[in-house]
Formats: sequence, C-alpha cells, structure tokens
Amino acid sequence: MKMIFRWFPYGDDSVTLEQIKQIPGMTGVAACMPKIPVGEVWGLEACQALRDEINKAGLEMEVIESVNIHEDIKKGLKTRDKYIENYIETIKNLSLVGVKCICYNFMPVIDWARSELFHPLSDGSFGMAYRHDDVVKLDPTTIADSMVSNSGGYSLPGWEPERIPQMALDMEFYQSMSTEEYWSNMKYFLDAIIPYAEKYDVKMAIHPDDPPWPLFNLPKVITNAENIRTFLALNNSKYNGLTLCTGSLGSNLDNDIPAIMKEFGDMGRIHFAHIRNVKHLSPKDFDESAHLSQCGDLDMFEIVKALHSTGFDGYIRPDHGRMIWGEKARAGYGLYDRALGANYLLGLWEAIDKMSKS
Ligand SMILES: [Mn+2]
Repeated sequence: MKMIFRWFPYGDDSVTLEQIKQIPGMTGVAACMPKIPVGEVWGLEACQALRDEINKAGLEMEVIESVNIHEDIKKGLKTRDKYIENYIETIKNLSLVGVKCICYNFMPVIDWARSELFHPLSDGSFGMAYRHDDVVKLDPTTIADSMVSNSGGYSLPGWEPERIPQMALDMEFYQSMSTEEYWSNMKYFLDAIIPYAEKYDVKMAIHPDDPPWPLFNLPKVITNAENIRTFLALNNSKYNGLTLCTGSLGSNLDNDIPAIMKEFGDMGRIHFAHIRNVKHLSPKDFDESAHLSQCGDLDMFEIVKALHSTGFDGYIRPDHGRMIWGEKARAGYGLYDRALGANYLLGLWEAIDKMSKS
C-alpha cells in the first residue's frame, strides 16, 4: 500500500510538494494537468516535466487524477473514436513516465456537486456540504456559476468555466438517453482502451458518481455494489478497476462500505482508495467531516480492515479535508486536515497490519 496526496500543479494549489513530502508516510502525489483541454493528448514532454518536478521533491507520480473523458465518448457520438485514440496516446505517454494508475469518472455533464464549498461547522472549521433540496432547486449552470465563484480563486476540477456554456445543451441531450445506452457507451470506451491499459501496464480506476443518486434526470451508474458489479463485468480485465471513494459511495447510507471494499478488493479490482468520512443530517443531506470514525457515519476501522484483508497493494489517499487552523486553500484540499487524515489512516493500517501478523 502506498499513501499519496492529491496535488494540483502549475501554481494552482496552496499546498506545496515540499509540504507534502514532510507529511510522515507520504510516498507520492495524485497529479493532474488541468491546462490540457479535455480530449486532447497529454504530450510526453509535459508528462516528463511534471514527473521530474514531483520526483525532485522526493515524491512519486504513479497516479493521475484525473484524465477526464470527453463528453462525446459519454454521449456515444461518432466523433468519440478520435477522442478515444487520444486517450490511448495519453495512457501510453503516462506509462512512459512511470504512471501506474489513472483515476477517471464517467459522470455526464456534471461532475461532483455540493451546495456549499466552505460550510461553517460547529467546531469553527469549514467543510464542503450537500443539501439536496438546495441543489435540485437550481439549474446546473447556476450551481456551476456559484461553485466557481466561491472557489477562492482556484480551479475546480470538473467545473472548468469553459464547460459551463455547453452544460445546458448537454443536459438536454441526455434527457432522452436510457441508462442502457449509457452503459453501452461506457462499454465501448472500455473495450477500446483496456487492451492498451494492459499493454502499457496502467490500471484504470473509475471514481464513483458523487453524490451517488440521480440528479437532473441524468444517468448515474457508479452508485452502489450492484452497479459496480455491472460495470466490472462490462470488461473483465483486472485493468478495468475502481477508485473506491468511501465518501462518495458512503453518502448513500444504504451502501455497506466495508462489504464493498471486501467484495471488490478480493476480486483485485480496487487500485486506488479515497478514504474520507461523511456526517448525515438526513439520508440526502450531509457534511463532509473529519476522517475519524467518531466524526462521521462511516467506520474507518472496519473500512481499512476490510481493504487490508484483501491484500491490497494499491494507493490510498486521504480525501477531502476541512479548512482548519485558519487555512485558506482550494475547497476540500487544504494541507492540515488531510495530513491529519493521512496519518490517522496510516495508524489504522499499521495496527491492523501488525495485529494480522501476531
Ligand atoms: Mn473521491
């Protein structure tokens, strides 16, 4: 198991590689290239430069989060083949600089959604929050505008301003698409890229939909164990795997996260785990809490134990943290609370690992 930290390059992050290196137990970062438009090839030189910058700080770049999927692929348009070719080229270039795992999602139009990015919590900290009624009463472009304008000046992955004008048109497009058609567009993509993921030894790891329930009548598919089984069966290669995000799946209280960890970990299909906690106010309203079990609704000990029991040798990162100690950072991605989360998870891992051997 390797503990890593999400990091945004090109000065788009308040957290530095040097700070990340000083977090005990940290081996690398999950990096990205936000400047490259979705669908374009990530050039080899740019990949090398980013890898070199990260290596120079004493960290690895074995995970990319994310290489986003062009909307034409999700829509199943004829133009998708060109974007799939580009995606394969990107997988190849990333493999050449040592990348072992690519996280991505297959959510239509809207990436993750929250009603507040800096919601005040009772202990004086601030965290991301989701209130279902607040989200559904807005139209998606209003949500997009409000998320972008409240992001503190940092880019929001998935909510790039250039995507917003197209959003209304895309929303319309999906209203007539069945879930079956959406699954088949996903299969088309997987069957095209997975042979190359195998060839270049890069594990593909899909992130669950966040939140894991339908919004605005858009297809949502990676939401629970049953749908994940369907997804994995679309292409049975081990290279077709998961980023198991406990916070995203755990937003639905019906999801048994330790059982999900165990089932798909035993299949060797979890390549990357995002581990964080959520605190519900009602089944569809929640705050993102500190990582500790006692701070939220998820039992982190049972989750880490389940993952450990599968012989997991992939990557783990703490997921969103709160803003604590007066920190001003990109929403969910400050230094302090995530560093606490990482070391809490490493502590659980060490205890579980040693007890399993004694
Ligand atoms: Mn996540």
